[in-house]
Amino acid sequence: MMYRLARSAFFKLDAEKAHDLTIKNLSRFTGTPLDFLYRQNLPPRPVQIMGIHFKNPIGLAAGLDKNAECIDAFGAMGFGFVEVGTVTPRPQSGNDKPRLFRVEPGEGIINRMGFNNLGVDALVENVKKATYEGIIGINIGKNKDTPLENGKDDYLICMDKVYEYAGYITVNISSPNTPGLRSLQYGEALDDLLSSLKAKQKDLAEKYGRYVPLTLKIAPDLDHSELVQIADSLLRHNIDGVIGTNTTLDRTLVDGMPYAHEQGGLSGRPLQNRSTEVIRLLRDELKGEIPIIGVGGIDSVVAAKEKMQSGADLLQVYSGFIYHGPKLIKQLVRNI
Ligand code: FMN
Repeated sequence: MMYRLARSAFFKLDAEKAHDLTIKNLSRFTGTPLDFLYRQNLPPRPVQIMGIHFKNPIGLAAGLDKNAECIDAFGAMGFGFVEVGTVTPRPQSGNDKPRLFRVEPGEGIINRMGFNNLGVDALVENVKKATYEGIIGINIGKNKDTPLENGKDDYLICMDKVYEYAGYITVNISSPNTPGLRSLQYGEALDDLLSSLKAKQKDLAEKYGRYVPLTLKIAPDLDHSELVQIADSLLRHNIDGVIGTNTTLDRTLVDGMPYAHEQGGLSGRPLQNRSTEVIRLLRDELKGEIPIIGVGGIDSVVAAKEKMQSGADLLQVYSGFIYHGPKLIKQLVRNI
């Protein structure tokens, strides 16, 4: 009820203004008596994945808390894990505004934010301040002005800086909003990136005496043979987990709806079936050897169960949370 009221006010605002206002208020309210507005005590649903203990399998997907400003607030809502970022080595402002659109009739979102963030050093300072006792995933990417052929260096710089503070690290090569980024999902470019990251992970594990798992986040816009190749690379390089999926470029399911023509990645309900299909294909190829984090259009217990039955070990939510609020997290944790 409370979220419905807040939502009807927020949805009258420009989508990015509403987002910024929410992040600002959440970071102000946390730790004050006002956090009763969203605090939820949920039953434990422990899962052990990638050698990590999660208090429940429902996580916040990357991109909502890009600078790790509200980890404690999302923790208070009951998320079992919170993925912050995508963060890049240097701060960058992202694409020109407007760049975030609600496709309300389909409960979708189109964004072309372009990794707007305050840079990895600022993110690390915020993560250090968090008191959340759940798992913090840190999602890393490359700066737009780093040439693609040097993209690997950006991931290694970020990994070096976040390793000590991360529960797991996500390598994001699937945003459609950084030119050329998705080309890192293929062939030699992927193998080269993964082998460098694994070597770095080994060095850092020795340095800090702690193994931090690495996950790869992939796009939904890959055909069967491309997914088979990615699965093969994940297995060959012993990657600890895979996140499927990021947003889609496909507009078929929102044809004729408001903002459907806007460039960027589409998320939310229109993405639901495609991301589940990707999870199913990954499960068939990975045969349980690598955990799958399922994300894309989860807006109900039914949708969440479908992803788990298709092979997901953990789930993440972004757009469904925007449309349904903290109540969705409560329903998911209680019923899956
Ligand atoms: N995914 C990332 O890996 N990094 C990002 O920075 C990121 N930014 C996003 C910004 C917006 C506004 C949205 C809607 C999504 C973003 N995503 C990002 C993708 C989400 O993490 C998620 O993979 C995708 O939205 C599908 O889940 P959903 O249907 O529950 O939203």
